[in-house]
Amino acid sequence: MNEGVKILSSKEEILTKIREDLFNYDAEGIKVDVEKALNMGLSALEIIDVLSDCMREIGDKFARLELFLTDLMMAGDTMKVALEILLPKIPKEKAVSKGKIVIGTIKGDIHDIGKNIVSAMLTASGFEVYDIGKDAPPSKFLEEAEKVKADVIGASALMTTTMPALKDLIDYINAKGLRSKYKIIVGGGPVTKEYAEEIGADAYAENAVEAVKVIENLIKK
Ligand code: B12
Repeated sequence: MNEGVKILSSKEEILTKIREDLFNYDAEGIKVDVEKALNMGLSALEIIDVLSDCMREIGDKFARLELFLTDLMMAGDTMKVALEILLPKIPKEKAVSKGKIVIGTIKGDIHDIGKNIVSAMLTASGFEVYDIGKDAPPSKFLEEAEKVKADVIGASALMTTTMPALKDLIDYINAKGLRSKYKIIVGGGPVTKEYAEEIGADAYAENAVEAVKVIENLIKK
């Protein structure tokens, strides 16, 4: 086997191993294998991509009743262990602050893995990020935005049942007469560009990499 093919296959092997670790909820194994993959030259972002696909697969299995809630919990915990290693490894841009963004997961929703990836990508790209956590009511988004003089508010919803809370957030900011002060971007699994437009958000992004680009453009406007 020539050297190039060998490297490629060992990279594929380690990614396969990492997928297996996540599917087996093997937190110790994933720690070791993620470190190994980074040492082999794989980028944090490509590993995060693979893990994110696995999480979606796990969610689909849960929807088909092939997995239980405890599986989601263990998968989430294993993913978080991997992200603890990976998120600080996202290459950082040396830039003066590109802008301030307040981000959180919307009220009623405790899914925060995707939102945390978006936060980390924005931070690495030179934004000042104020993460208000999960299950955050509209008042918390606005209070933080007013406090830090934010440019952008970002809200995440992972369930069809919590998507309407994104509209509640926009309605709340509107009702306070402060809508024109902030650009609002929404995202998360079930959210679409069309839904974002329908509820009066300024922008939508499908993933963390896209979120950085979209927010950069949003701030320039
Ligand atoms: C892990 C998980 C959990 C974990 C969450 C752990 C945690 N700390 O986050 C736990 C076990 C707690 C959990 C609980 C529940 N879950 Co759950 N969960 C998942 C699962 C499998 C993975 C989510 C995830 O981490 N994905 C990986 C990340 C990387 O992807 P992401 O979140 O989509 O984020 C990316 C983009 O969406 C985007 N993005 C995300 N946020 C934002 C924000 C902005 C501003 C922007 C621009 C972009 C952006 O960028 C991110 C990075 O690229 C999903 C399956 C799925 N398809 O999403 C189900 C899923 C979301 N859960 C579901 C359900 C039903 C539940 C429960 C109700 C189960 C129950 N019976 O109790 C509870 C809800 C609790 C609550 N009130 O919130 C359903 C929701 C169905 C629906 N109605 O829409 C799903 C879709 C599973 C399914 N197919 O049935 N869950």
